[in-house]
Amino acid sequence: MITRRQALKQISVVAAAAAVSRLEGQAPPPASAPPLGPFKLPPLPYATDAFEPFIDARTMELHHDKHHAAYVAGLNKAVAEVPALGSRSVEDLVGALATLPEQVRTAIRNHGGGHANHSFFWLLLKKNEGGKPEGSLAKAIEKKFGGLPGLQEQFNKAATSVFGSGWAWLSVDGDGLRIESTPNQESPLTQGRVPVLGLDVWEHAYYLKYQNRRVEYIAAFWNLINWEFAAAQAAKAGI
Ligand code: MN3
Repeated sequence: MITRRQALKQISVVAAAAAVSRLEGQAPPPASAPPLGPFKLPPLPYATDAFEPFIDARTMELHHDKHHAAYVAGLNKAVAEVPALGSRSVEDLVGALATLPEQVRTAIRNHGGGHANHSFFWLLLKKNEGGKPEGSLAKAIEKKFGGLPGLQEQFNKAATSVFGSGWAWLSVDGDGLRIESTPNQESPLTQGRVPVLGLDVWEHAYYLKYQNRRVEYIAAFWNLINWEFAAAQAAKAGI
């Protein structure tokens, strides 16, 4: 129960804050504004049309501004229930899912995974003009898959085989490189693996341009891999 006196005090605090906002020339935030949280949508590090014709500008715009933004909002909503989690990185949270309070675990798997996966994906993409992996990542690919075509064949198969929404990955752990797929927004980080390549095969990632032709979208992906970024990821896991 709040007393009338407390209520009046609360009202006067709100009124004073609104008055300050007016004095500073800013509108007070609308009551319906979503709560701001510790996690932010990172800006795309390139223009939305940077990957035409492989990924169209409208898809990039919606994918980042709407879909990724929704995962960030969902993650902030979840950590509002357990504020101590807000000081940790999203990768840390997704990597430690099993240790998180059960009340937020599913939300962090979905929304934290969505935020981590998309943040990774934007950094992975770059028009590579036919570029190929180099250095120790190239050697590891050679050893495990017999070369880039072998990697592509297995990765494409994994990406094509995702039933419904999910991701295909090249990831690395103590046993070296592996191809895997995850459903929904699950991340290799949850299994203790470091993502090196990741492809979003949710329909929202390709449907405007490719409709049901996921195979064409997967083929286009190989033109958009920033191999330096991938190599830096692999190096984190000792490759
Ligand atoms: Mn997506």
